[in-house]
Amino acid sequence: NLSGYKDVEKKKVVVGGMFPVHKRIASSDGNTSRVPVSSGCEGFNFRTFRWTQTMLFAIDEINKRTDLLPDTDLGYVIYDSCFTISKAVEGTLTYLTGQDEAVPNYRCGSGAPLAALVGAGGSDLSIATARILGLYHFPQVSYSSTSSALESKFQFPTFLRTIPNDKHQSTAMAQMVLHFGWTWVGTIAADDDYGKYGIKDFKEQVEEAGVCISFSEVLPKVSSPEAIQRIVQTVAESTAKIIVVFSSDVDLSPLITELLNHNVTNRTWIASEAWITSALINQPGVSVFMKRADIPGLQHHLLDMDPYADPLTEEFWETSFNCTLDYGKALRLAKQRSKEVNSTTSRAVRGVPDGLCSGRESLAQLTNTYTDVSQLRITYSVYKAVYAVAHALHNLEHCEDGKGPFVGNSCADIKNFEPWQLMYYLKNVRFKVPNTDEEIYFENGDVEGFYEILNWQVDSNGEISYITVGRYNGSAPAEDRMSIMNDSIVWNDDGLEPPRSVCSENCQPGTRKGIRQGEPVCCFDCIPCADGEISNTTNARECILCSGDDWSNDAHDACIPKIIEFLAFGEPLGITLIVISAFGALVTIAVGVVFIVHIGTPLVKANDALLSFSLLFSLVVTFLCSIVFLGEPQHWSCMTSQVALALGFALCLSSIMGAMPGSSKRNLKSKASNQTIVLKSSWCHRLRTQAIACTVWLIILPPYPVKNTSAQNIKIILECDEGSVVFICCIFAYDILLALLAFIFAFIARKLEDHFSEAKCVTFGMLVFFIVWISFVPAYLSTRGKFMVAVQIFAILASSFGLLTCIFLPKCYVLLVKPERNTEEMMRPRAKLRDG
Ligand code: TCR
Repeated sequence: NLSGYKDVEKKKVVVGGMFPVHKRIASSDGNTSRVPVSSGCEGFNFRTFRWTQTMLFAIDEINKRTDLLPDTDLGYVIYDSCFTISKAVEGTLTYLTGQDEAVPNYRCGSGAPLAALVGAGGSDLSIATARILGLYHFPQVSYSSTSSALESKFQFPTFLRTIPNDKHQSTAMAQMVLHFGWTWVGTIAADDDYGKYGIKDFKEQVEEAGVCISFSEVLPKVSSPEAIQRIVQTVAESTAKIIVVFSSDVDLSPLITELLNHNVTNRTWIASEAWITSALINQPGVSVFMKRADIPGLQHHLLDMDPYADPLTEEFWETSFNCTLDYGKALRLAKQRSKEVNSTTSRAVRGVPDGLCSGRESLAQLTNTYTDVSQLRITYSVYKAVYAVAHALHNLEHCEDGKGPFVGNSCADIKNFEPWQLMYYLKNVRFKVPNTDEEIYFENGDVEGFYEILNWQVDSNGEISYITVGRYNGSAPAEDRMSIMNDSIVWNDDGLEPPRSVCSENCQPGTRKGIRQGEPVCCFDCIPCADGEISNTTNARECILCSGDDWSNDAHDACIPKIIEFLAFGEPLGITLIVISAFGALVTIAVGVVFIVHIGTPLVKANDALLSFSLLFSLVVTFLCSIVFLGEPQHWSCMTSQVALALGFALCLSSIMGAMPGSSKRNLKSKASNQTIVLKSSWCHRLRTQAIACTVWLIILPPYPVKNTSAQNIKIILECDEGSVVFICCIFAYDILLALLAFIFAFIARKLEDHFSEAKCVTFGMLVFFIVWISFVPAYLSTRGKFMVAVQIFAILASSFGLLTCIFLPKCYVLLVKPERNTEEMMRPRAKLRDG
C-alpha cells in the first residue's frame, strides 16, 4: 500500500511521525499482579488524524516528484502519542530502537536509515521527546509545538519547527489588548508548557504596559469537574470582559460547555490559535491567529482512502460511519443485540450483520473536521515539516564529493548517514513551499512569526465563519507589526464598538487617581483636586499646585490667572467716591468764596481769616487726596495718598487749634500783631514737624505698590505696602495727638462765651471726627481687598464733611441768610455781657 516502494532499486529513508490521534490514554485497571502492558488509547480525534494523512500525502507527493529526492524514496513510521507524554516517550524509544513488536503502531520500510521525527504534537510532548532525541543528536521537526520554552538550543539542540514561536503570538495578543484599551483582563492557561509559557509571555508584556490581570486560571489536564466549576465561578464573578486563553481545544472544551450551562456568555475571548478554529468549541468572540493556507490535492487524498490500510484508518472509518469493519465482531455485536431485543431469529445473523461497514461508504458525504480543508493551519505546518525533511535529505544526497560540509570536506552517504549530519542540512535548509510563494528557512530553529487575526462571526444561517480582520508580522519593525481593521470586527454583542474592560473608568482632568489598598493598580478611585490644584490629563497621579498668580478654575483642570482687584475709577463705587469728594471740594471752595466776598464783615474778621482759609485749604486737600487712593496703586500714588492725607489732617487740625478762642484767649491781652505771629509760628511749627516726619518716611522706607496673593485665594489684591508700620503709626499718631489737643482746647473753651459759640461747633466737629475714625477701625479691619480702600475713603470724606459742616455751616448761615446778625455787636456782646 505504499506507493513509494514500487521501484526496488531506489534508496530508502524512513521519516518518523508522531501525532496525538487519540485524545487520551485509557485508564488502567490498577491491577499490579499482572505483567504491565502499555495502555491503549481512546477518543479518536478527526482533526489530528487529518494531520497524519497530510504527512502521508506529502510523502506521496515527494516520492512522485522527479526534482526532489529523485533517487530516494521516503518511507514513514507513525506513532500515536495519545496526547500523553508517556506515550510520546514510548513512541520515541520505539522509533530509535526499532523494537516495535509490542506497539500497536505501524511501520513501513524497516531496515532503511531513520531520517527525522516529525512531531510530536503539543509542546509538552515535544519537550519530552526532544530531550531523548537530543541525546542522540537526532533531528526533530515539529509542526505544532509553539511554546517559547523550546527555543532554547542549549536544552533542545536538535529541535526545529515549522510553526512560529509563541513569543510572537503572545506579543500580538498583548498588542491587541493595548490596541483596544483594555486594562482589565482575565487569563486562562492550559496546564502544560503551551499554556503556561504563552500566558507568562503575554502577562509580562501587558503588565509592563499597565494592564492588570483580573484572574489567572489554569485548566486541569485530567478531567476535574470541581476545578472547572471553580474556574466558571471566577469567570462569572469577575468584571473583566476580556479573557485571554492559551490552551488546546481538547483542554478547553469542558470549561466552555460549563460556562454555557451557567449562561456566562457576554465575554470576549482572545483565543490562541490552538483552539480558534476548532470544531469542539464554536463560541462566538474575537480571536487570533495563524496563517491559513491551501494544499492543492489534499482533499482528494483525504477522501481517497483505503479503510483497511492500517489500524488507524480502520478506527477512523468505524468511528465516522459508526459501524465495524471486522466481520466477526459485527456478527458478535449483532448477536448480542438480538439477544437483548429477545428475538430468536434475526435476519442479520444469517446474512450480512447489521453495523458491518461495506468499506465503500462515501467520505465525501461526511461533513466533519477530517474532510474540512477550509482552515488548514496546523495541517499546512505538517506539510511544511515533511518538505523540510525532504529538502534536507535532498541536499544531503546531492552533496558534491570533496565539497562537503563535514571534516575533510566529506559528504554524508544517504544510505548510511548519522543523524547529526542530517541535522546540519536541516538547519541550513531553504526552500519554497510548493504552490505558494512562502519560503521556509530556520533561524535558530524557528520560522518567521506571521499571523492572521480572525474574528468569529455568526452569519445569517447561524453558522460560524472566521473572518480575517488583521495581520501580525513578527519580523516587521515594531510600529507596523500589527494591522487591525477595526470596522470589520463584529463583537459578541453584535456591536461594532469594542467592549470596554477596565476595572475603574479613567479619571477625568480635575481629579486624580487614588489607590485602593490591596487592589491592583488598575482599580482606583478618582479624587477631585483641592482648590488651587489642578490636573489637566486623564488618569493623573497627582494634582498640580497652581503658581502664585494663578488659581484653579471651577473644573480644576486648568490654572487661570487670579482676579486682580483694586478700586478702579470706572466702577460705580469709584465714581460715587469721586463725585462725593469732588462735591466736598467744591463746597469747600464755595465756602471760601463766600468768605472772600464777605471779607470785610465782622464775622470773617472775628475769625482769623488766614486760619479759616488754611482750614478750608486743608479740607480741600483731604477731599481731593481721597481720589488718589482710587485706581491701580502706583509708586507715586502710594507715596502721595498717605502723605497728603497726613499733612492735610495736620494742617486742618493745627488750623482748628489756631482758630480756637481758647488759644487766642491766651494772647488776647497781648498785642494784636503779636497774636498772629505766635499763632502762625505754632501752626507752622506743627505742620513742619509733620512734613519732616513724612519726608523722612518717604526717603527711608517709602510705601510701594504690592500684589497681595495671600489674603484671598482666588484674587490678587493690588494695594500699597506702607513700607514701615512704625512710621505710618507715628505720623497718624501725631495727627491723633493734634486732634486730641484740638478737642481738649475746644472743650475747655466751650464754656467761654465767644461770638456765636465757635468752640461748641469745634467740639462737636471734633466729636464727629473721633466717632468717624473710631468706627473706622473695626470696619477697616473686617473688610478685604478693595473695600478696605473704600472704607478708608469714606472715613476721610465723612470726617472732612463733619468738620466742614460743623465749623463753617453756622458761619455761612449767618453770612448768607442772616446778614443782619453780622455786626460788631453780635460779635462781641456776649463776651461783654458775661464780663459785665
Ligand atoms: N501549539 C500547541 C498545540 C497546538 C494545537 C493546535 C493542538 C497548537 N495548535 C491546534 C491542537 C490544535 C499550537 C502546543 O502545545 O505547543
